[in-house]
Amino acid sequence: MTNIKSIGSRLHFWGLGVFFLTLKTYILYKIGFNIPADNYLQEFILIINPISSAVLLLGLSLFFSGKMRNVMVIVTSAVATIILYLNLVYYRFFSDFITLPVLFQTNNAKNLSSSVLELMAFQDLFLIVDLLILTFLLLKGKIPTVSKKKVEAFAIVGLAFLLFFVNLQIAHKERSELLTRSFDRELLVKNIGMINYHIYDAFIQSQSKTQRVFANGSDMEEVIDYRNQLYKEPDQDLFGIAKDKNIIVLSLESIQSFVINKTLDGEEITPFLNELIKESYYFDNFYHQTAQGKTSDSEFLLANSLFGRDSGSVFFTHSGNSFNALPEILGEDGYHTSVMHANNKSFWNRDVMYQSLGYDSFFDINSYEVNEENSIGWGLKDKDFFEQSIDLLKSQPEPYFTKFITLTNHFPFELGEEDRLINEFDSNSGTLNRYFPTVRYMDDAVEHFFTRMKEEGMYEDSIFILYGDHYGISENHNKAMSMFLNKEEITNFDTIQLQRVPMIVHIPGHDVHEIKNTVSGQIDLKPTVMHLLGIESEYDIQFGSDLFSPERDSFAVLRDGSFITDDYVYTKGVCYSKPYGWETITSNCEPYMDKAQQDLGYSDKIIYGDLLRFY
Ligand code: GP9
Ligand code: MN
Repeated sequence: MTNIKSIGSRLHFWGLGVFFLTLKTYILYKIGFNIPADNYLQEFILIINPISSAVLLLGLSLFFSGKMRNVMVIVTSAVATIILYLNLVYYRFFSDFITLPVLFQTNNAKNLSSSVLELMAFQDLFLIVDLLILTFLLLKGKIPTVSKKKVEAFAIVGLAFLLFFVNLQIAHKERSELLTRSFDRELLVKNIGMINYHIYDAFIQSQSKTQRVFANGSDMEEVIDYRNQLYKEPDQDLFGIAKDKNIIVLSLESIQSFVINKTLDGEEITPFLNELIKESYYFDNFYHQTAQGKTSDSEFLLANSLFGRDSGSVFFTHSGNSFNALPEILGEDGYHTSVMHANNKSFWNRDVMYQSLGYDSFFDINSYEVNEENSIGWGLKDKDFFEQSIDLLKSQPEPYFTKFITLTNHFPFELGEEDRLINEFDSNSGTLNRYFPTVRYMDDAVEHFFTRMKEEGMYEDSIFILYGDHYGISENHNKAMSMFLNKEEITNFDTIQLQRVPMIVHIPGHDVHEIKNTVSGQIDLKPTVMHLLGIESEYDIQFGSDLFSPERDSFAVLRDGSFITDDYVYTKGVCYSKPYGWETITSNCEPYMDKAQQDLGYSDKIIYGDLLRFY
């Protein structure tokens, strides 16, 4: 009895720390991350899932003795709090949880600073209340200092594992094969807890590194077989139409198709793009296929016709791979290839990755005159960016392939009064409200670019490819979005349809203009560009197909495994029929499920195994 009593008093302070951390995590799940619980079991799992990691983390402090032991309770608790908080800030932007590769992108941190302030809130201070209480108790000297008992420390660590095991068993009742099947991060956090999720993530990341070591040339044969089935013949009229012309690619930041041909308070949101579409090929069922790597993922898709990673950014984790990328192929065809983007060259690891992809030059922030007057939000304003880029374009040997990456229409969508051409929207989401004027501004900047190209006599010799890099408005703003779209609610079906981004191919002097409805995505850009230039792509390893090919399958798979066909949308395990988004029997979607999984699976296999080094 006395023994139990003495253990009790020895673990008194420690237990309080565990209690606080568990409670805090649960409150954060509910308020900060809005993790829903559909039934009592799920709610119960949410309450208990922080316990095992709290016991484990704070248990480490029991390996210390004397005063240090109590100090370490506070220190480990603070570390856990920092992890929670980083996730919270990240979640407010991406509606997602951090994965390890993203954490190591420290270079990005300083660039993100303008967004970060926007994402922090005064009430976040609640997160340190328990740390203050613990510190106060410790300083008041009421907490006994205890000597180290190794057995006790090990027992507690053992207890942590036991608790985790129990947690996992209960979670499996709710969701079987949680750790073995493909999953989404919210499900993981919901079932095994935030800290345990990070431990699991670390394990997965290290696994992907080992995959390269064990990959060999024969893995490639299977991939080639699959890829051969995918190849589609180009359209004979358009094959080679852009031969020897300059190729201008505009990566338009955060623009989604729902703004095209729409008005706000009677004003067009994208008047220039709306006009341009009438003189171009416009793809109105074109999807972004990016995940956490955002812009960089879209760049990867364009260059390789391979998918980025489902978590983290392939630009960071696999920049050392061998590729057979578009810039390199065009380089061999006599093109000078470049990127213009007024940001630090190391952001998203671009400087390193661009070399692997075979770009000849990268005009980064150092090529531009950037000052307070011509900057907003993330940096140089788009109009100034385009204006200053004209001379840079001219400095290049022809023919060139140049990609511009715009910046102004980036979260948090800041804009100076002088650049506001339309009103903000009026809803409960400041983000969505501000989005429209910045989209309008970007549209204006693109118009300015076209005008200048014409003035400089550079327009006629070029072809233009414009596409949205990824969504700008996350599901966090569904309520406001439903107001804008005049819908009762945004369903999972709507969410997928909102992943459409504009895609325009503008060929000066070409008099066929069409709206193309083929379901497609960024994965299709590379073969399309190659065929327009008259370069065969039959033997390239790629998972997209020429947008103009008469043979192409109307199909797009998103990075999370959702897919879209002419008639159906499949997402989160449910098959919907188009265009109204009615739930329909799964067997309607079944014929495409294998293709969706295989496209993603083989693409991942190539990247994780670095298989192109064998090709
Ligand atoms: C930054 C720009 C934006 O250089 O590409 O990146 P994003 O946050 O959209 O991925
Ligand atoms: Mn972007």
